Amino acid sequence: MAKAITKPAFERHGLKDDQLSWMMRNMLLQRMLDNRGFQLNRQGKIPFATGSEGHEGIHAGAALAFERGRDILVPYYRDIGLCLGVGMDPIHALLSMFARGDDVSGGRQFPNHYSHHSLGILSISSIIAAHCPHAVGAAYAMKLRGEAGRAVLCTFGDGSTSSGEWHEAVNFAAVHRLPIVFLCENNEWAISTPRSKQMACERIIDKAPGYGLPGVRVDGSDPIATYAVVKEALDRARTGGGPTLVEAMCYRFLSHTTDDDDRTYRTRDEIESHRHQDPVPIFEKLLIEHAVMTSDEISQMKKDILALVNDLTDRAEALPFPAGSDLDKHVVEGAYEPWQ
Ligand SMILES: Cc1ncc(C[n+]2csc(CCOP(=O)(O)OP(=O)(O)O)c2C)c(N)n1
Ligand SMILES: [Mg+2]
Repeated sequence: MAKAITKPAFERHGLKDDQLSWMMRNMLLQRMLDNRGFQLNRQGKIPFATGSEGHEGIHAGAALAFERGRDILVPYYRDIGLCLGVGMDPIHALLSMFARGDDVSGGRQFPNHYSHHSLGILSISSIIAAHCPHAVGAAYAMKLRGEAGRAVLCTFGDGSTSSGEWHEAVNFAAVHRLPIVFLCENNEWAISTPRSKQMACERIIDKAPGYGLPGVRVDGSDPIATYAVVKEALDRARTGGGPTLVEAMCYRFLSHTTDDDDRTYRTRDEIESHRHQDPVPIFEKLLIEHAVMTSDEISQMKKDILALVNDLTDRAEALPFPAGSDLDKHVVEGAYEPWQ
């Protein structure tokens, strides 16, 4: 008779094995697509890509806390895993990178700037923190309409929290107790500016009490802990408890974007010294140790994802660029002629 597998206890915050495997897949897919963006850029096939290596734990955890069909996500350019996690088809990541006409924006948005109205993903603004007032506007609309049980999840980086629009957005949301969660992905850098040159306080959550809202810090390399903290904050927002500032700690392992050379401002040793907090191998090890997945299953998952990403890359690359006549698609409604 087959011996029952004993699963050592660990804090899973109510998540079942299939949800944990789902998180693993999301993190691996994110990393694979992320690296594909850098590869395609270096091959001269796409003009630009952002990297989110190191952010995978935050994205997988927050995505699982998001309620599809009800909540609204207002992401920033680092959020490929979060967008995939709330339901975006991975082909859209490649259509965006290749700027093909079939992209959701018609190939007109900045690469890695996803949006998907039917999934509740608002269009990304490249202007740092400019999306925070947009997110607050969506949360204000929910409140005005009396839509209980819904919330907005708004993400941004550590550097964004010293921008004026961030402060105005957080203040307004706190005053009106809006259903919104502000999720800061603190990767310790804002391009070449380290946290110490960005703000005089130690932690992003130190800014929360000044606005009268709770602040919670979480280890963003742990998707389960991130899930628990973001879910609690979203539940509070959905039930009239007002906004929360969540600070998820992580590290940006790649350059800011393919246009950035991080060798000019940080050492290779610094990056290596953070490898111990790389969320992907940590989570793989955890799932294997606790018999949620076997190492063979994870290896197979990686092979399947690589095959999928290769196939999607070829498919997206083969598609045409947008037509010149599409220039004002998604910009103005109807048959608008700018010269009329
Ligand atoms: C208003 C504005 N100023 C400057 C920039 C250029 N810029 C793009 S990303 C970035 C850094 C943002 O850092 P952070 O908020 O920590 O996010 P991260 O990229 O680290 O995830 C800056 C300064 C911009 N896009 N918008
Ligand atoms: Mg940052």
